[in-house]
Amino acid sequence: METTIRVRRNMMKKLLMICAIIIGVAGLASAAPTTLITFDEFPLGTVISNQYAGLGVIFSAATYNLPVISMNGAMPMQPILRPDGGPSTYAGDFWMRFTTPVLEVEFDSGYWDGVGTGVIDVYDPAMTPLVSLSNTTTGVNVTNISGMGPVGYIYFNSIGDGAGADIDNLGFRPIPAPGAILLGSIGVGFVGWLRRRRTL
Ligand SMILES: [Ca+2]
Repeated sequence: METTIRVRRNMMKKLLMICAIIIGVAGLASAAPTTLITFDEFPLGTVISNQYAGLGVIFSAATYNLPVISMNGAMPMQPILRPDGGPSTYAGDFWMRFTTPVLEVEFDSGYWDGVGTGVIDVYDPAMTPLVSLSNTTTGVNVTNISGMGPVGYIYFNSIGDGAGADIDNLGFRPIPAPGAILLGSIGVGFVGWLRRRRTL
């Protein structure tokens, strides 16, 4: 009787250990840290192109110039990133390209004078259009893009708004790197190997 209880207790311990290892491995493979860019990283007036490439995003010009780090007193957390060369200071457009496709993107934009005046086009890594969004509020609008698979490009356009709009607090979650997936598989394989050896 006592032996049976001891065996059961050992089995429970092993099961708990396996669960802990699997949870740890899954965490490694999926919970890549979310990157946040606040545009306080470079001095005011910096023309932005590939300065954030190391963090996973490259900016490029569309109709006008490359975007610029700038102040905008109407935005709560200036400095911001504003389009440049358009019809007015904050009105213009630019591209964002994620060097590693992202599963989630969020950013603030504003200050919008009208609703639905912005153009926020989202593309997959092969430039296939996923969705075309706009600002749903006046003032500061928060755009969250998720649940539509890997995102590779975003086109931002504030030309249609009264005084234009810029972006701030760009956060994104890249697809886990092959390294993390490999680590995860090694972990799962290791648990299997331990189980076959009856170590676990
Ligand atoms: Ca900022």
